[in-house]
Amino acid sequence: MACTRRTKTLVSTCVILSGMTNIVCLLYVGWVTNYIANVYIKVPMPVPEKKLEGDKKGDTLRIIERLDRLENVVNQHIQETPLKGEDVLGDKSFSDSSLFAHWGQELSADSRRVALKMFQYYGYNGYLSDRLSLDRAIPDLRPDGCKNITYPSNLPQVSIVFIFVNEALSVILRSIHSAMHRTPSHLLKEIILVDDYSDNDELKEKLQDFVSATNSQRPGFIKVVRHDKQEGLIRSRVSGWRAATAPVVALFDAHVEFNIGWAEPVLMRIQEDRTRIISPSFDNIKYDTFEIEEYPLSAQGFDWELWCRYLNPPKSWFHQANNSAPIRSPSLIGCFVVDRLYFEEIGLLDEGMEVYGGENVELGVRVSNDLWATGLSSWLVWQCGGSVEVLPCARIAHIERAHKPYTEDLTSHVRRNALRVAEVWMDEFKSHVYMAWNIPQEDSGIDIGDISERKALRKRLQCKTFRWYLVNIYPEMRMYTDTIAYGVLKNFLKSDLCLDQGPDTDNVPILYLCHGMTPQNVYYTSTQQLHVGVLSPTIDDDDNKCLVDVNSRPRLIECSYATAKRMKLHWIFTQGGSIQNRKSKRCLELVASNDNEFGYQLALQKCTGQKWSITNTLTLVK
Ligand SMILES: *[C@@H]1O[C@H](CO)[C@@H](O)[C@H](O)[C@H]1NC(C)=O
Ligand SMILES: *[C@@H]1O[C@H](CO)[C@@H](O)[C@H](O)[C@H]1NC(C)=O
Ligand SMILES: [Mn+2]
Repeated sequence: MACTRRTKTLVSTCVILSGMTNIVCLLYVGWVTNYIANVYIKVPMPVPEKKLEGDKKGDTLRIIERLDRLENVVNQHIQETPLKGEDVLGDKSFSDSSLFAHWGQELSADSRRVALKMFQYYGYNGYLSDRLSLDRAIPDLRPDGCKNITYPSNLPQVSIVFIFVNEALSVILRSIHSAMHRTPSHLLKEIILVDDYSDNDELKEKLQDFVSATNSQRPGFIKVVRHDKQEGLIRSRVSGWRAATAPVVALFDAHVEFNIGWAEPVLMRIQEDRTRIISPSFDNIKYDTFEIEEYPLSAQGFDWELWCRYLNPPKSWFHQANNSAPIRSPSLIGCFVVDRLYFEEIGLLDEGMEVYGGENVELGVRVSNDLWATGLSSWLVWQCGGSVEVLPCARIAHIERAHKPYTEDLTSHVRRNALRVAEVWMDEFKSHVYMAWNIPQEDSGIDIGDISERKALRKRLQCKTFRWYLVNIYPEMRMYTDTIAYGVLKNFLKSDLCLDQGPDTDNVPILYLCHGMTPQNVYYTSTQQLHVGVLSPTIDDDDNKCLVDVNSRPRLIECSYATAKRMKLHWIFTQGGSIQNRKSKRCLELVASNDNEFGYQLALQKCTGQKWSITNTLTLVK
């Protein structure tokens, strides 16, 4: 699971651009730096007579702050990217790697070298993990109310499945140890390890030795399933599920530590109703120090690109004023517990989904263990009569790796899987997924494979519509049924330049070479608003940015704020025509500018008849 939390603007530009490689991002940010240095600092813009409300600092100060922040972000990305080929590390990258920010300063240079290599390979501090007890204690982070609940004595047994590729042995063993020690032994029927074709030697003999030693005491307790080629996350889970024999199956990553008392609440909820799919609450194991960090209680959901994310618990949960009560959740982010047979009935796993890349298994793709391809279609549970909840009393700590798997390769898999899900389950709202990814609905050129079986499943289970799901289960999700055009916005005068939100911390739109990624997303609505940048997923996220005429300058302002303040945010536009503000009558146009390296900049002026186009148009959903 690599899910976004609701930390707002601190999410860096590079991370927001989930499709952007580090290099592109670097160029982009580098260019922005340059641009600002040239345009804003050397040739300061005239100070507008009237500043926007809430804008207390000087422009220059804000720009410098912003540059600092972007620079940090870029540096971090460069350091955490695993190096290709042989080790070319100078001493500098030692001291700079975030691995050593809170850990390991006292190690010898040789140890640091080893630790850094392991860190780059695993995305967490494997060197430290090898030196920590497999049975270490972790803090009991359950809400107080949990400690006092009594559970039935006849709970069903569970099989715990761990899947992995090239995970550090000590991390896998700690997952197993904590499962064995923190699950009552009469409830834990077996542990199933699914090795999705690791090439790491450690995971062969040494792991087998551990399994044999354990099984000599408890015959058949640990089962190992080894794939002889890489099958991916989904099929690994299926392999684990097939090998399981207990009435309940828990599907987990192999880099977790179970907290005390996790199993009883989960098994009780499933015993009460076998159509409940349960996720524990996750805490974080810090990738560098392996300290446990408490995470706030959350539900689990997704954005319109269908990346997973943590959500605030629903209002109804807060109204109960009981923080040990189950949290109803729109979907799952990937690790969960389910009735073994119900899981099959509901066909939760779409084996047509792909997660790993081909032969070329880079770190980013190996980390895709962390991806939520299983969670990806988990709302079908709701649509088809089941339910999903997160339990505050069941807590599991999970390593969030330092390297997030935003490689191009991975993104294309996620996009393909998202489109499969959209086509099968989302009815008219599938348009939102295409919009968020900024690809045309017809002839997208993306092969999503055969979805007829999934469609048949939906029919067989007589599942409800996606609209029902949004209205009743995921009301926090924003709907965009009034969008009539989306894509990038280009002026006929210079068609290699696109409107771009620019750095995400200010409100000045810019022109930039077209790359078609998130900062250049444009959405034009039937209410004549022009949204620029990421399609805001839920009502708890920042609102979309609207293009606004502010004192004859183009600015990007949160749409709800601009609406409330009656700003000039309505634009008359038809494909291939001008973009004219309804109130000020000024047009968005390009003007030649020597200060700008592309020769043009944006302006609001008396209309001269310049023409614009947005890539895709939509017919309105009724
Ligand atoms: C439940 O917790 C309270 C304190 O919060 C304690 O006084 C009481 O003895 C506990 N009850 C049980 C059954 O453990
Ligand atoms: C709070 O929720 C827990 C778990 O569902 C339940 O056992 C407990 O009775 C609830 N407490 C109150 C005061 O309702
Ligand atoms: Mn994980």
